[in-house]
Amino acid sequence: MTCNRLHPDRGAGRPMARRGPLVLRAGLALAALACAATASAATFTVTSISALQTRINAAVAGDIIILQNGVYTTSAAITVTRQGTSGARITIMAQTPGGVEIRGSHGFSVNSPARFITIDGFRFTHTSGRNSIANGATNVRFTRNTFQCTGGGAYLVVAGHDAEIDRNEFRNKSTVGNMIDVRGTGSQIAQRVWIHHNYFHDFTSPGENGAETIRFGLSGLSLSDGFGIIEHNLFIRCNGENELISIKNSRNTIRYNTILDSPGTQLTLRHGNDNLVYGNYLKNTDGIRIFGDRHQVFSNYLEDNTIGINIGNGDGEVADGDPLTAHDRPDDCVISFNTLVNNDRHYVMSGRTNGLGATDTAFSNNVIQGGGVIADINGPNSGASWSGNMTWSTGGAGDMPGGGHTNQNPLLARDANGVFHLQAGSPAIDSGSGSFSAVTFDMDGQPRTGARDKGADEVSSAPVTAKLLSPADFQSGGPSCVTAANSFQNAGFSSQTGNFTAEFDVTPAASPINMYVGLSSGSQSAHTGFAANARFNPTGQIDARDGGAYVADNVIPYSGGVTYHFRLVVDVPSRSYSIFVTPQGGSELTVGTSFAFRTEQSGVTSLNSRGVWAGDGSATVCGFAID
Ligand SMILES: [Ca+2]
Ligand SMILES: [Ca+2]
Ligand SMILES: [Ca+2]
Ligand SMILES: [Ca+2]
Repeated sequence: MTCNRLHPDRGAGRPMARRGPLVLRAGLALAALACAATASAATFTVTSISALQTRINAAVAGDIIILQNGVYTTSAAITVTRQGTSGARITIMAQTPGGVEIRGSHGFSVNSPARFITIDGFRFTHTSGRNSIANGATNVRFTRNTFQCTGGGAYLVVAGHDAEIDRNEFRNKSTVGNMIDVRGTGSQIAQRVWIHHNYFHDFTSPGENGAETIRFGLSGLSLSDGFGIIEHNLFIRCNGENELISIKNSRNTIRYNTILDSPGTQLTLRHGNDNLVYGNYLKNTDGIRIFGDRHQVFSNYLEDNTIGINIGNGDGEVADGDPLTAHDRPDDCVISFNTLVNNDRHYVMSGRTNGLGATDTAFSNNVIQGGGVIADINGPNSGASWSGNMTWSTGGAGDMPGGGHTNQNPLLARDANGVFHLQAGSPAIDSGSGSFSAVTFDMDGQPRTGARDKGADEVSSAPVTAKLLSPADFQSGGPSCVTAANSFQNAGFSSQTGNFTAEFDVTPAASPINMYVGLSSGSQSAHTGFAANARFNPTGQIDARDGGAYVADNVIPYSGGVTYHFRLVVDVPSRSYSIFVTPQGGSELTVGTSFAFRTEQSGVTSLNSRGVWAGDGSATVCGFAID
């Protein structure tokens, strides 16, 4: 009885080569257990959910369990309770990122005492609320997955310590429940949770509370320390509710995130104390909103928001025994070295009947240009200090006292990425006042050494490690995506000689464009090489290749920014295919049935490659899978 030996580069990520499918037979599970007894790590490929579960149940540190590309349907949780080590994790992965779709009722439940587990490269379209890292499951990583679950509930719940959630795409949600819901146990939040380099987009409002894109804690956990980091994530059109990110615990860092085009939403410090919020970029939102004590909010870049920074008007004082659910009066918060440009109002305290306002807030060394009134304070603001702010071409100081600022052109100029930075000769350079020892980095991730520059930008020659993010920074839209450009982009799949189904999502950037996704035998660099094509045509409709022409059985117009799910049912021996498309939120439509392969491909005997081409405009193609 022998075990598959571990590929030598297992610790460095994806194996360079994989073994062929290993179909679990009766008795093989026992063989695996025998291997486990010798604690010899191995690489396994499985081809069913039941085989995956069996293999997971026997996993030992260092094992790599690969689920072959395809579409799988669950009817129960895929549970993980095994233990890897820091140097030999247990990795459960899709054959290729995005190549495995998990449908059905459940995803992964990683439960105590699991540790050092990696879940890599899956595409989750099953029922929401069914991916979780439970309390007691530690050092669990979800990486390079795509979450597009259905129905109400969270996409991912995290309650275990030392979780890492990175490089995933969370998209297309319209139901109550969070994209990520970080919890804990008792009154203790999950600690050292690290959420980074994820792409969150298109969360439309279900019309009720509880649809935060990230809810990090709960009021009952709020006085516990999280030591979490949320960084380098991109959020676009995340309008689930007014709280886009809601922090409800203490001592976390939220830095270098980009939040775009999410009007009416806020990055909210809702409960808890002592959080750091720095180097974030917010455009077309309701800005940063603050409750709780001793938060440091600095080096943030806030442009074109309705409100830049909103200092909360408390309705309770938790330190004096008011309930944890109160809007805790902000005390001793520091808002410094931010750049606020063209916000409708730059700095606001909203009104509240019998509101407690805020105490001892420092508003210092911010650069404020354009837009409306600088300060609009509608509640008690005792002990507030205002110093060193530089203002230019705003709608007036409002409630900021005259001594709190100087009216001076900061000489801002947009860089190639469209973000205002200081130009040489700016009076903001080296003119920051006060100590503000928490202010250690600027919005570019550059260290604040020497005399600090006012606003979010420190003029520095140090390496830039943070920036305003865009979808292009996320592997062309996500871990399983490719962006169509004016070229042919090919990717192989397992050779098909009989009947099979190809599925994928296309999101056109605009309408009309001219692009297609085609199937072929080998990589192609000419249109004539593709046998079966789904096209977004130049007149704004979806059609497909049928022999010598592009046609459609139905008129199917398309719109920019909408995702279309395609299903091609292919019969290689008869060189024909049927093609169906489901617009986002709609029902499946028939593009055509029994279309012939393109005339030039009428003799092809196998298909093994997917091509993406665009002539005009662009589109994102995601989640290509063969069934
Ligand atoms: Ca909320
Ligand atoms: Ca307070
Ligand atoms: Ca300086
Ligand atoms: Ca800088």
